[in-house]
Amino acid sequence: MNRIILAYSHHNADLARHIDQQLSRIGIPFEHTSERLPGELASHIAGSGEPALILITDNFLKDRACMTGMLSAIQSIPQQHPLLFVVADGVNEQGQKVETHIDRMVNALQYMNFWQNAWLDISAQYQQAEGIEKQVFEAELDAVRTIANQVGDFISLVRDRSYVTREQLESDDYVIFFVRFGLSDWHGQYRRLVAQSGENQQIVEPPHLPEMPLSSGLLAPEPLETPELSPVETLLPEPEPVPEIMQATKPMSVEESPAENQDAEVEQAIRDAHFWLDKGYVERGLELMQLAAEQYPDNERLAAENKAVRSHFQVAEQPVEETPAANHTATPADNSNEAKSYDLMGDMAAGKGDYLFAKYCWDRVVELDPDFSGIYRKLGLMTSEHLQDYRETAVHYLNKALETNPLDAPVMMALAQHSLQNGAPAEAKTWYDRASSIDETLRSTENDRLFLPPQPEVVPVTIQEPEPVPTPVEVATPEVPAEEKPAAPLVLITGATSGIGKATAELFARNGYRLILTGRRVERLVALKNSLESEFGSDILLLPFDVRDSGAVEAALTSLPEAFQNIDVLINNAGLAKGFSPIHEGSLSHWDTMIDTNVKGLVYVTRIVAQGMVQRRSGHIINVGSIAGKEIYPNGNVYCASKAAVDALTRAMRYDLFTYNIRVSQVSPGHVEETEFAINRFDGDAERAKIYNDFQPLTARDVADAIFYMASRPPHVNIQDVYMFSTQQASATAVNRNGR
Ligand code: NDP
Ligand code: 8X3
Repeated sequence: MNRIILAYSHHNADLARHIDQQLSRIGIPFEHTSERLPGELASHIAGSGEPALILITDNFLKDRACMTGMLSAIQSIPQQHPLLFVVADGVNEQGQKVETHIDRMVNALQYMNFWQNAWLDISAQYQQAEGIEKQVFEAELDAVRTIANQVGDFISLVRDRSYVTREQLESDDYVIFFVRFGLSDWHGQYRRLVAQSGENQQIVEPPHLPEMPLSSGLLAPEPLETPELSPVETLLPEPEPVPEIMQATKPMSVEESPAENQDAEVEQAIRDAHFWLDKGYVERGLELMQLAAEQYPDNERLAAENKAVRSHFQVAEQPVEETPAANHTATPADNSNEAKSYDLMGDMAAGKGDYLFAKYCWDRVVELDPDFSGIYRKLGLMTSEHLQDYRETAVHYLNKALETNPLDAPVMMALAQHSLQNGAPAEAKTWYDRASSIDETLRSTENDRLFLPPQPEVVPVTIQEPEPVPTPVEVATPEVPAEEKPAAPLVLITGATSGIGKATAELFARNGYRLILTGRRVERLVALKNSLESEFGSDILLLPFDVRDSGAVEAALTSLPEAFQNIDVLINNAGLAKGFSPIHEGSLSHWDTMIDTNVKGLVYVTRIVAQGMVQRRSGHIINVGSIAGKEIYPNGNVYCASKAAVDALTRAMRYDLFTYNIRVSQVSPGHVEETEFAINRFDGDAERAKIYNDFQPLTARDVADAIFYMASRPPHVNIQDVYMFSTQQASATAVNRNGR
């Protein structure tokens, strides 16, 4: 390694210098790049073949010079290439801090809006301009539209690749940095130097990086006072040759012909549109497709694709106009269309359980059109039911809804609930009386018990606690005085965004465990965290990563906050099947996905978590295997092999770990519903995925019960394997499909 590129927006030069000063103590040569010309930064990162640390800040995400070409640049860099995104606060023109967040969908939307607004501004200027100036604006419009379309994807990409916040980086003495760049051996040396020079030492001299020779490997640090420290050169690893795969990295397409450029842009636009369509954001996907069609009205591929998706979603085709700017100057009438889009996006988000994002979308509807029909009602009922942290806002929405329809009984019932929660039972009774006088079906014994105050002679008013939900297994918690109670056990579940993983998260949360929840779909993780926190008061850390990316796994698991470092139970659940073909017809990409996720992902995670367990001489690893790991079935080939590997690994890990007092178990279920397993296996083909209609399979909760059973046995008991089917299944191929 000759140097590490330190890339940032020029607004964040101070922060870049600070990082440099910290790390150049051991002679790491950084090459600062904050080019101001659009696209230079991106092509430098992609073209240099050097490792790169990229500072993602609010400034970066709003800077045209930084964002131009950045998505394709990062996409062109192989996964294995050492790349670290550090998310840090930005600064505004007054030098004040501007927080940067990228962990939720809403955050990406904020930047999409920023770039869309920039596009609208330029578009207004374009309309006023004439002659050569008009051409300049036209080029700008193009560039900004591309960024507006790509910024969401770029943020997703940063989330998918390994990223850390500045705080995480610093709180752990930059260990993630050293790990990510293959310099782990250097961390101890670095710490010693920091201790030597004093943590809080002000470094007055700015580093003089531009003069650093780039071919001599890492440089020696400033002369050290400590005689016992060896000179740095002798300790540094040999400079690593640039791997071939990196040398082969395609440079930016500066020499592509205009036709190739157009093709590339069209392909990108189609990919962008499908990204949103696949995620269920149909309006946005169609909008992107339409914009591209307007940009390239003669492109047949685009026209056909636009037509196909519109007919698929049964949306009428829109006329394509040649001038990109003409269609897109914001007018008050656009507000109502935009409000409709946000309303639809909110519906879809709520349908998927992403309530925070639904709230965000519907709040935008209110901003755009406060008279939008039914919007306050939707906001009020959804927020009341799903977002406990927004109770006051919910009451505001509900009251606004009553202004439009003063006889809305469900809204009154929601207000009755809020009154109860706010300790106002008399007010709750009034709302309940009013609601049930409008809709008498609301009057029930259950509601009477809840909302009607007890008789005068009965004991003082008590608000009925909800019935404790029976748990399948009782956890034996020793009686200890409250203040001495040890922290609840901590469970890490991979693949907690759906199916078995999600059901397992719910069961452990219900039983008071603390949780680290992982998976790639961040919005799902956030929604699950919110609901478990509000229902059970759970203590939850979200840790989104792709188990196939060993760098991301390592970065995530080695940067856990202190309170979440001692994992008691690891549940290796993330996994999937892809395809159902005989061996000679299988798809290489399906096979890679299964092996990378089910086998390699499992060992990447286990390796790191097991290290902590070994140190503490305690822990429990539970692998989610399958019937497919015990017996094969036609067309199951690679999935069966991957689960057979899980079965073998479970037994092998048991041998490796039992002397360290670590338990290793497995659950091996047959068919399980309430999961996305079948729909994923058949690549979204809902018809083929109907494999549970004619018999009763296990449910995700049944498997969660088994996992919980294993985890809650006394410490001297290790359940090796729970091999389980529904009653109507006797083996992989013997299923009684005579109806449920
Ligand atoms: P789901 O598809 O509902 O859940 C799979 C989970 O794995 C999701 O949370 C998904 O999260 C996560 N996941 C998939 N790929 C990755 C990845 N690359 N990185 C991180 N997380 C990933 O299916 P199930 O609940 O059925 O599957 C859970 C486990 O149960 C799997 O190991 C499966 O093989 C096994 N199993 C399933 C059976 C069934 O019939 N359903 C029967 C026997 C075993 P996200 O997409 O958000 O990343
Ligand atoms: C999932 C069960 O039978 O589809 O592991 O392989 S099966």
